[in-house]
Amino acid sequence: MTVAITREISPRFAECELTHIERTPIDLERARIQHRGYVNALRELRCDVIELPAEPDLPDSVFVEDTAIILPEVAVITRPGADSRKPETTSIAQALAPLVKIIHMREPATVDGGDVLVLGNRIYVGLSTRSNQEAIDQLNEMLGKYGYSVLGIELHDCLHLKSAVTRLDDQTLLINENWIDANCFKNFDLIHIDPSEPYAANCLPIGESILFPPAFSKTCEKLEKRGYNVVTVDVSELAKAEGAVTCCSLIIP
Ligand code: CIR
Repeated sequence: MTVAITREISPRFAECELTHIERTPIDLERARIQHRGYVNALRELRCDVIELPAEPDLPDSVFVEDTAIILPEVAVITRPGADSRKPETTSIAQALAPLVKIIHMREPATVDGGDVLVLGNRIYVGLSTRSNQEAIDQLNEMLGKYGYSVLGIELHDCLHLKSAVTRLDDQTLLINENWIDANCFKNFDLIHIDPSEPYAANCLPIGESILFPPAFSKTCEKLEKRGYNVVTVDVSELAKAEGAVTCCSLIIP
């Protein structure tokens, strides 16, 4: 069974970090309702969800994806790039410890899990404002013995690598090529987002289904036409904090 770790939204959510979007008022209650919908969708897709309590003083802590890189062999606890987010990893390491072998990134490396795309034994790390070359070097050092190679990849105009490209299945990626060079993924079948929906490249595959925001209806239609079973989950209030579907969970296959 797939285990998913999530965390309730902090009461200070509205003080979140923002990099590429303007701050607009966040309705905390609405965000919480949407987050509950997300957790329910994971449960309906037969995930065993471990819900961590809110971190009252860590505004972005609902975005648990950024705190760890989970592989079948080991979980790497990250050092998130934003200082306000570094303390988020402590409770995540505690939650993961009974489930998987854990290793930790060390200073001066910084990496957000949202920048990490695992495709087989190749791990792509977005060279964003959050993740640095030291992280790539450390990951190569730590994960080489498990057969992984870790590569940095340029991106622009978006927060994380997984804002621009995510995995639909072993052969297929969903991509916004305005934010990343599609030639980096020549060996994959690429599905391009609808250009009117720039934030649509972030999807979360769970089993045979794809969790995806209903706001991106044109891209959603493309996915359905390609035969994907799309389960929609509204995260529009979380998007005001620059979050999307992958960032609200850590998935342990
Ligand atoms: C941040 O800027 O760190 C948060 N406001 C949003 C993080 C979203 N995380 C993700 O997509 N993996």
